[in-house]
Amino acid sequence: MRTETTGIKVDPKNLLQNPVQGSTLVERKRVVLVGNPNVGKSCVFNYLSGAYVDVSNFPGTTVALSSGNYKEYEIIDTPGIYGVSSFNDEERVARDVIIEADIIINVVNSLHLERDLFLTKQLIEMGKKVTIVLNFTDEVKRKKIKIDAARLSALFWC
Ligand SMILES: Nc1nc2c(ncn2[C@@H]2O[C@H](COP(=O)(O)OP(=O)(O)OP(=O)(O)O)[C@@H](O)[C@H]2O)c(=O)[nH]1
Ligand SMILES: [Mg+2]
Repeated sequence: MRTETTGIKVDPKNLLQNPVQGSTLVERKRVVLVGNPNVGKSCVFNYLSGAYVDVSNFPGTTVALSSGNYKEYEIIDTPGIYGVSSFNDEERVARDVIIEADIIINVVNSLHLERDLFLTKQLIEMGKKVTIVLNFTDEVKRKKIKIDAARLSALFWC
């Protein structure tokens, strides 16, 4: 896993350094990892949640969901999807989990931005707080591709 977010090289753990402060009783936030198949969601999930992980089928389906903890956050790993259009069980499950999420970490393969950002757009349109993790930056460097993360950020959030 090699990650980079909007312009700044980061460790995914740094994405979750500043919990949202509410009252003195800080609510447990649900962070959901979402992305296309094979983009490295489970690598990020394992890195954040470590050894103590629950795996269960989403009720009424054979779709497996993993959940774990990182600090005061609950982290959920979802199956790879290309969209949230309820095209199949994976998309339906992911959509249900996304709706209940406080924060979405959208992992994308930096070599396939055109494909992967279709889902990103859908996630933003769902009104969710989305952080994009640009993964596969080792491959990007190897191919001498330059990604303008600041421009990408501006295109999505301005
Ligand atoms: N080169 C490279 N390989 C990576 C990187 N991140 C993950 N991988 C590899 O990509 C493959 C898929 O990683 P996973 O974490 O299983 O991906 P996923 O998104 O959870 O896959 P699905 O759950 O099947 O959608 C594995 O072989 C990882 O080792 C990266 O940054 N660079
Ligand atoms: Mg996975």
